[in-house]
Amino acid sequence: MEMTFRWYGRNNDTITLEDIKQIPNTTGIVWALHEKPVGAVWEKEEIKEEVEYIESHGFNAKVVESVNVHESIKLGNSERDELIENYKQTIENLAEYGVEVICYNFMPIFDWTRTDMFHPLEDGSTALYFDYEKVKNLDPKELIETVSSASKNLTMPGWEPEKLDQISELFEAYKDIDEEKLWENFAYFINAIIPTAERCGIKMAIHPDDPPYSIFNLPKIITGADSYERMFEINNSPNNAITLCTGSMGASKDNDMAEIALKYHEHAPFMHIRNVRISENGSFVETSHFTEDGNIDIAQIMKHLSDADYKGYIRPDHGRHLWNEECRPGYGLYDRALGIMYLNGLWDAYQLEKESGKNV
Ligand code: DNO
Repeated sequence: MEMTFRWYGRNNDTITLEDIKQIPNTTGIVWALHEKPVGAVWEKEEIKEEVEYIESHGFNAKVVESVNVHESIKLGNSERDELIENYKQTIENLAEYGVEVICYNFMPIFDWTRTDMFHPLEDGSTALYFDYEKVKNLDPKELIETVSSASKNLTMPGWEPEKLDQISELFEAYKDIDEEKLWENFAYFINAIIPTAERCGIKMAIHPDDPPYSIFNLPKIITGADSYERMFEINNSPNNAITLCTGSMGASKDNDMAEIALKYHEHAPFMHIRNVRISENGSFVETSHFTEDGNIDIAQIMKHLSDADYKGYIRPDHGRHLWNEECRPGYGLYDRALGIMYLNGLWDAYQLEKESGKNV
């Protein structure tokens, strides 16, 4: 495995590459051109500048997260062909600068959704929280009003602030899109871009829906093992790949993430590994990466990956907010660094166990 760290760039992150350099065994930066409007081509010059900056700090820049997919592609609107051409051009441009994996998602309107960014945990830290009851009972009109009146500074990963202005229209447009229709639009997109990805040697790694079930009456399609079967049926190219995210897909108790990691790691050039604690009513909170702190068997997942000599990229995922750190919600330095050391430790122990042929 190759350990990586997600970084939001010089203008959008409180963390510097010098900080990340001090985390042991972290060789890659997961990056994106966060200021690009969704749908626009990522130009070579812009890519070159960012890749060179990352590489000048001794990191590789082989994983991009995300090149977001325009809503018109997900909705199957008439502009989709033009937007798909732009997407293909971005794939080609990224390949020219050595990118190997592009993480993206196909979630309608919202990327990951939480109800509280700073939920207090028993240990005194705060973490991202999803209150299932609250979401279930939220009237879409109330949601639209809340989102529309939110500050323009609402910059969440994967959330394009310009969507604030279009939120009512977007909800209106999705009224005609059920799961089947979304699968159809996904198939259209995938079949159009995969030949380019194959030619350029880029793995298109789809991120699961988060949470992995429908909320606000919006359709969700990448929700569990069945979804993977269906997406490989649609296009069985090795370039049609997945970002295996244990915390996102694992937020549903129906998904056994250790089993899913065992079964699908070969399709996953990139993984997000983190833990989550799920309550009886379906609400969940993001905990430390430590196995016993949540419902995801992180130790077993790392064991499967070690047994398989997993060669892909891994990153710790969201962390708690510790020691008064001020950072992007879920994307602080400290807890993600702790997460990395836990994953490194598990990996080393299992590798040693294999080499010595006995249990450690
Ligand atoms: C959350 C992330 C997601 C992810 C996108 C991929 O922190 O894992 O926002 O980047 O869904 O497109």
